[in-house]
Amino acid sequence: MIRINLNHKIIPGTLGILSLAVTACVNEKAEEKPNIVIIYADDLGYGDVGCYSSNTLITPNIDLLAYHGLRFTNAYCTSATSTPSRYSLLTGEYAWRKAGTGVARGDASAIIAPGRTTMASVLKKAGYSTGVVGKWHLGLGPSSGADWNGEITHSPLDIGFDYSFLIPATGDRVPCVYVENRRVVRLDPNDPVKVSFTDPILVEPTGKDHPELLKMHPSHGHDMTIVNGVSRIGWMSGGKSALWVDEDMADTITARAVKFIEHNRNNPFFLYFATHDIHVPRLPHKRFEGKSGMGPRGDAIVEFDWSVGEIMKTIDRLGLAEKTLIIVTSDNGPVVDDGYIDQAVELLGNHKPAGKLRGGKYSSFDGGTRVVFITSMEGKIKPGRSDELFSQIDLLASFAELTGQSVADGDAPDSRSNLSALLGKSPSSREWVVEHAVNGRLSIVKDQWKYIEPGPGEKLYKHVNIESGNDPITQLFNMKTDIGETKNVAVDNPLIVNELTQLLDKIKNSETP
Ligand code: NG6
Ligand code: CA
Repeated sequence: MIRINLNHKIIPGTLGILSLAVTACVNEKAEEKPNIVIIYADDLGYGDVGCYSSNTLITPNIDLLAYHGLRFTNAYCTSATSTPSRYSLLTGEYAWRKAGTGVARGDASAIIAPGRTTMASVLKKAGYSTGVVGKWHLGLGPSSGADWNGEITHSPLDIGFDYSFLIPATGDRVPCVYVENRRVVRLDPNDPVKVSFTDPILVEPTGKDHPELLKMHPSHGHDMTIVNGVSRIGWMSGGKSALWVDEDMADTITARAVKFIEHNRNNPFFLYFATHDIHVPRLPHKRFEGKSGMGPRGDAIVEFDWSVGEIMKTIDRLGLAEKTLIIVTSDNGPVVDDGYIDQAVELLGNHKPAGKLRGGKYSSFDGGTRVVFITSMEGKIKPGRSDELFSQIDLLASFAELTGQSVADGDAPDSRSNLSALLGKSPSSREWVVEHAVNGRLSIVKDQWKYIEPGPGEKLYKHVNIESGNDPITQLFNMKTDIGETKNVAVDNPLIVNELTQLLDKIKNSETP
């Protein structure tokens, strides 16, 4: 049985014909089993790529993908930071329903329990080879912690992925090693990895005590163990032969992603390619140095664009363009100074990382969660632009529909198929999206309205210079006439405020497994 979303926008009298048509179409699609590639950028802003009308940065590959595909203007990730967005993407459950899904430490244990239904397990059931390459940031290992020197259990391999090649947490958190399937890559057993986020391991110098050893200095935080001339969050020692080189990271993971595609060219595959770019520390490869004129942040965007190009080229070269759905999007919105002195602020010039949106990463304003979102499948997705409302939470159920899979009630509780909109075939079946800020505050977007829950908290996150969206009074914005959320119209529209408050309450209280 295919779960088809019947919650929204049913025109009376057409249901029978509509569902017949949808079923026929789904069966046909299920047979085709298109490959699926999600390229998930880190901290890429709505205004950071050329095709989202940035005239300040050149991103030819992403622009080409958008030219041949569908560029969404109204698509959202679920949260304004990484771990919760990724959790929601993979499980189809809003992270704010589950404790322990905030920005994860580098030694966090697995947040998604082994055996749980995920996007990967659904596609695996559909006969796909499933792989994840890049930033994980959803914890590894049992509650006692991952065994970095042995078999790493409670990993993507236990929730539906056949292959994984991971940056365990983030580029700025230890351990600074890659994990391939269940093992740290290139680890010398005589030099075991030790990791701590509570008690300093002072075998290696720290950024705090030895700033003279740094090639990039922290602006806030990030002053613990130094790896590759960059101090990180957390302490580590050992694993010398396994340590990554930041400048080679995009090359390393892109090569793994390409290899995964090549290896699976003859069977349906799902690749979740989560880049480190453009997260801090921004240390793109030398060949991208100076390419943007904006310092490492801009150069990291150029590097990200290169990675996207490599994936596109591989798919073309293997003749898979007509049967591969490619999605390019981001885990959350942009931040300029996120903790390292890398000239991002000084060299920004006229560039607007969030485009016309207010706020950015961490924020309740749309800059936090409205993201670049492009879908492409040659001959299957009509090129153009879509202003339809879309949420990453719906990708799981949409892929289930695309591949003829059912998702049991209670699994992926917040994911509803919005496949037709994803493929640009019909209007969105999603009437609202919920946004989740770093401090847990929720907002809701419906029709032209955006409502932000009132609550305490600073208005400006000073260390990152981002407006938080916090306000003790209710905020309501008309996104049609005021995309930059500049004029609070809550007082003039009490009925709308009332409707959206109630709707958000209902969503919050809806049953979960
Ligand atoms: C913050 C880090 C920031 C970044 C963020 C997570 C400090 C001072 N700041 O705590 O640099 O790592 O966490 O970013 O440590 S995310 O995109 O992975 O959510
Ligand atoms: Ca992020």
